[in-house]
Amino acid sequence: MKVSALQQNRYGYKPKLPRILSEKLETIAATGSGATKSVADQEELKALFSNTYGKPVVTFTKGKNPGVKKQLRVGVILSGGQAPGGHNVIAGLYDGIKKGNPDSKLFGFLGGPSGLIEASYAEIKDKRIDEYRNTGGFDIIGSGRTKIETDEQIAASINTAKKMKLDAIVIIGGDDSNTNAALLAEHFLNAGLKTQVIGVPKTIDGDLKNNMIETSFGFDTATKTYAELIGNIERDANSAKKYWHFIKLMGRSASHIALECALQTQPNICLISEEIEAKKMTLRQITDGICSVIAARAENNENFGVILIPEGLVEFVPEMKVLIAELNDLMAVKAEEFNALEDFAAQSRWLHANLSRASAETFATLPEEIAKQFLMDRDPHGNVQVSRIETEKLLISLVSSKLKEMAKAGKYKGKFSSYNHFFGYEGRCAFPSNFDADYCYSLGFTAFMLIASGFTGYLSSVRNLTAPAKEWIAGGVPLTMMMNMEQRHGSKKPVIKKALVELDGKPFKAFAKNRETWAVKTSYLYPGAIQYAGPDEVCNQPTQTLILEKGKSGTGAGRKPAAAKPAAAAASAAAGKKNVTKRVKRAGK
Ligand code: FBP
Repeated sequence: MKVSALQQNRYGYKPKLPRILSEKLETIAATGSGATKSVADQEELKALFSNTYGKPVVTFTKGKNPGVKKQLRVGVILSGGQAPGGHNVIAGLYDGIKKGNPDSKLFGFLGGPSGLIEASYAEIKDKRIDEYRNTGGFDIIGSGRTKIETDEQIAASINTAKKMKLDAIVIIGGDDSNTNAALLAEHFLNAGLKTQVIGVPKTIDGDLKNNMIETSFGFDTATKTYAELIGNIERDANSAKKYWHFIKLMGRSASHIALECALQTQPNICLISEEIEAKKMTLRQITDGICSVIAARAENNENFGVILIPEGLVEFVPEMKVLIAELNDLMAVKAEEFNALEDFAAQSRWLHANLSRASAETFATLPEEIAKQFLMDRDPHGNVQVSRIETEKLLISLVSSKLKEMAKAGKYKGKFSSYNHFFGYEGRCAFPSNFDADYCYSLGFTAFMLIASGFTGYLSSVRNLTAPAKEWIAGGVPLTMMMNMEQRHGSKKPVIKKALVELDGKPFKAFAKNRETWAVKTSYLYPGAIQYAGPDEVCNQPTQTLILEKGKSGTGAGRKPAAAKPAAAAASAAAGKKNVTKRVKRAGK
């Protein structure tokens, strides 16, 4: 197989492990005590997960683990959207399994969870794993979004696990996939099956995190990839000085990606969906906010800029949220009737009759091209596919109409030319950064340790991530600890709670403190491409989100968080711009 020079070079990278995991396996033991409880709805979850609920959080420390050399048969599944580092999770798991016992076997289920249901799998051996070490993508076995939830799917999974005599299954996935992992662990025990189930926290979206899971893997590489692209666009904008770039960034729901990219690149505007929802901002208010920044920059003769837009935005704007919820419900029960309508005009009439009056009006205000995107097929969870709604184009259209009105009223004298971009797929399969390569390998190795130590219904956890890798803490968190009950498809279901951007959290505060300055004064940062070799400050820095949340900074000169500026300098910069910023009603207000 012909590979690029970088890929060849990355094969040689030795991922770093927490110190404890480099010890002799039989001297690494899981310690933990004290019952845990779910984030909410304790009684309901306790009843639903009678076997796995309330287990302790465990940490690996020096001790005795005599069973660790047992011969094992383990299956692994990559589930959901790609995230850089998935191959290294499998590599860490593989190396752990083989270190425990060279006769142990690892099987990869093909194409995601459906591989388990359909018993479609392949054994992973040395040659195969070596071709994928430290590479991006999920192509070693493929991924998929099938949910394992119906009685038939669960029965088929039990059947496969039995037939393959599996000791364990590792599910590498996001919140939904790990909810599935928790359910499978419980069902397997109910069926008297020995197969353990361990989850691994994956998603570029960064929304699978809590006290015990500091970040999901892939967020680091994906945001650095997008930040590189945004920085390049900022530099282009600042060179040509003639375009406004509207950049939508992936992140199904939470705005962590947009926020992290803003901290890395200091754009003129970054919308944060969670803030927009908290302030109940309408689309009109968001548009007005953007236009006032554009107008203020035009007064300085700066008819260019960069605006970051989180992918999930539309679901957080109150009137759109109601519209989407009504559409999802309608599509769930009347899809056949709707699909039989012959064209968009007929669909619009049908919607007018079936939606609430307010939602029908909101729908009618959307440009036709965008309106059609709200009607596309739902995802397997019955949700609208936000990555396919071109919010960036919607905002351009609203902003340009508003600017024309402002120009007529003499309130805007600039020139508005725009470009739209969507960065998502560009970052999901990038070569993992050193951080993700190390983190993922450690998560995979930890998953093996959890299996070898007899745990089921746990999520592999590696913490203390802003410290050097050898100081990381490896362990496991019971999946039920992260769950609550939520309304899904008309009934209450157990799910892992998504972590949205916290408006009183340090990353958001660091952004909010600086954004008025960034709005008007061109303050771009150009992070450049991910580096794999070189000084620590350019190639071994975690994300700003992690640094700010964990309170311990690395040395990253090139990627210093804005909040790290000396307070006095920031204050004087703001004071110098006072007369200009006063005129700016920022997008987030
Ligand atoms: P996961 O939550 O499965 O990791 O996927 C996240 C994501 O990349 C979102 O950011 C995006 O909305 C979605 O996947 C796109 O889905 P698809 O890969 O099916 O196009």
